[in-house]
Amino acid sequence: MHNEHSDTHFQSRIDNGEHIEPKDYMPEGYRKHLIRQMSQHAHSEVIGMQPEGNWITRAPSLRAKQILLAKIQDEGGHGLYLYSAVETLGVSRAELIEQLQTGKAKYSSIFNYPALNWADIGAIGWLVDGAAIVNQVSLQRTSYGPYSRAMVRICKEESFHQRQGYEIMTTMMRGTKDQQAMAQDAMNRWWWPALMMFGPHDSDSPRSGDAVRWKIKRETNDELCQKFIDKTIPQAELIGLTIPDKNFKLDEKTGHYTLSPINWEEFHRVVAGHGPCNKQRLDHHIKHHQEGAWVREAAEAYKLKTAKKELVTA
Ligand code: BYC
Repeated sequence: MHNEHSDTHFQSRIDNGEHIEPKDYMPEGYRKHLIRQMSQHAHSEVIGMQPEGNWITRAPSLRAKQILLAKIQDEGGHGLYLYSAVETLGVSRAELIEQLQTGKAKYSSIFNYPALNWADIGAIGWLVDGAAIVNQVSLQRTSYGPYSRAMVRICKEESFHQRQGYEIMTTMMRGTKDQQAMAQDAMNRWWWPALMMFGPHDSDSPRSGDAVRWKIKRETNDELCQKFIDKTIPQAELIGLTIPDKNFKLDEKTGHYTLSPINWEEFHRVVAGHGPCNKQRLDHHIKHHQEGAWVREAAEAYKLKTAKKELVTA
């Protein structure tokens, strides 16, 4: 129910930097905004397991395989924390999954690109997890309590993921000419899509107004993207990788790097479902979700059985 007095009180709580908890009053718009963003975040974690999962069986050493397995498992875990956090807003996991599978809910554009070789696993960890962590560090201070707390834990794991990727890239750049060329090729293919993870420019971001007012977003898309660029270019240069942009330069006055414009036409095409792997990602999710139906049924049957036993023994 819309209540002007409660809305004013809610906004003053936000302005005071308080966390909003599941049973607190919140405007319907705030709840819906969170369900949309948090569920898309959860879907991204789970769909994001696919491009990497493809390389578990082909990891170049036992050590690399163990690390990759642990990383992908963490991502499944992040999806689960996030789905649980969204459920505190009164929506079921089954509904969220249905929204994903019917295309009503998005997931990050980045996971619609293919991981073609081992260097891509390095580039994903370094650039994709690197971009994710810049966004998620900021989200640790988001106004909704369960989301903020989930982010604290996720960020700890994510920083290990970023280092896993950078280590792969560093190792390849110390290797043969062919390995260096593979690392550079992966950088060329992942650099621009990684920048698109931050979403459209602030001037073109319809959700940012509410998100900033409600302190769901603590920094804007452009601010976070710039942070990522400034942090990542020196890392690339340190290991001898070239930024795939002839126009990039450091602005001595501001201390920030400037780049050529991002190809937003590509971004909108991928988000609209026409990226290289959109269909493959959703088909895979649907297939495995259907094959796992028996697990959900067994868990439900066990829950009923134990609930009945408790009734008998109570
Ligand atoms: N891809 O008004 P805007 C990971 C949509 S996974 C697709 O700026 P907002 C990992 C946006 O949803 C980490 N869609 O929106 C896992 C909106 O459409 P709707 C993923 C995008 O929400 C495995 C429209 O464009 N992280 O780390 O204020 C392996 C207009 O945008 C994208 C998160 O999900 C995109 N890139 O800002 C490795 C972070 N960008 O919903 C790594 C949480 C924009 O109105 N999310 N759109 O139909 C956020 O922080 C914000 O939602 C965004 C977008 C910054 C992404």
